[in-house]
Amino acid sequence: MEVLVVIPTYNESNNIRPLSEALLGLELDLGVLIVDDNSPDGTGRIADALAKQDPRVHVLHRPGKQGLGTAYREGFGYALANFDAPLLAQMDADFSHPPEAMPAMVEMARRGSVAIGSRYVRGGGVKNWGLGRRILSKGANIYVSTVLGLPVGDLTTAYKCWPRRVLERLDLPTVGAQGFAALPEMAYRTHLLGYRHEEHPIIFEDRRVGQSKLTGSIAVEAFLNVWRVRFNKTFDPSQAPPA
Ligand SMILES: Nc1nc2c(ncn2[C@@H]2O[C@H](COP(=O)(O)OP(=O)(O)OP(=O)(O)O)[C@@H](O)[C@H]2O)c(=O)[nH]1
Ligand SMILES: [Mg+2]
Repeated sequence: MEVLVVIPTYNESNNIRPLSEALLGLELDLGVLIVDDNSPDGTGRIADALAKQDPRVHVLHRPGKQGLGTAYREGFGYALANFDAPLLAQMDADFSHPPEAMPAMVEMARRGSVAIGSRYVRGGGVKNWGLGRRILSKGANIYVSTVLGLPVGDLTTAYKCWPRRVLERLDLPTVGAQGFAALPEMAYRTHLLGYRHEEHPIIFEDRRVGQSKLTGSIAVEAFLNVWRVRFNKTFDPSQAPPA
């Protein structure tokens, strides 16, 4: 397997099967690792059924909802420990991240870059969002990239493809954020380690079905966490394993 795609799920029973099938249908040597937090709607059972049908599907069950950031931390940790795929990807389960973009992102990661499925690069964008949500998302990205001093258009996207070695050197267990604030945190560490981000344009579509899980406390964490990441030296790149 060349690329393992980590997909965190919470109540994605209508999305997880079609998404897995779309990914497995790509012309890539690809596997899927679903990280389910005991979704009340039975997503975990569907994931198990998929895994039974197709040996390329794997499932990590967690006992309850613990947040997107921790799902990535554990999912990538599990992937590094149990699979030897040279590339690891991540995406949302709700079809906001078009699976068709994956081959181009894989190509970037093959070149050693961290590939970003980006709304905020030429050719990218969002569909079906009102003005308020557009301003919030774009504003959040300007804020994060300014505080962190990172010249990347989309730092809050969860659609990425990583060379395995970058994740091995990031010290995942000390990534602090519980929610999506883990994404800029990991991007900042990537930058400190000297790796390049490359952005592939995507059109982000609002979730097809199901409920949003964005809560106020997760948004506040995202707002404050960038300062902790920038000034509280939780990660020392000179202590990272060699490249
Ligand atoms: N395992 C796990 N997955 C989660 C958790 N919270 C969200 N997810 C998943 O993470 C991905 C992103 O969450 P979304 O709810 O789509 O967040 P969003 O895109 O900001 O909001 P909407 O698309 O508007 O609902 C989806 O695949 C969710 O199912 C969690 O606590 N645990
Ligand atoms: Mg979503």
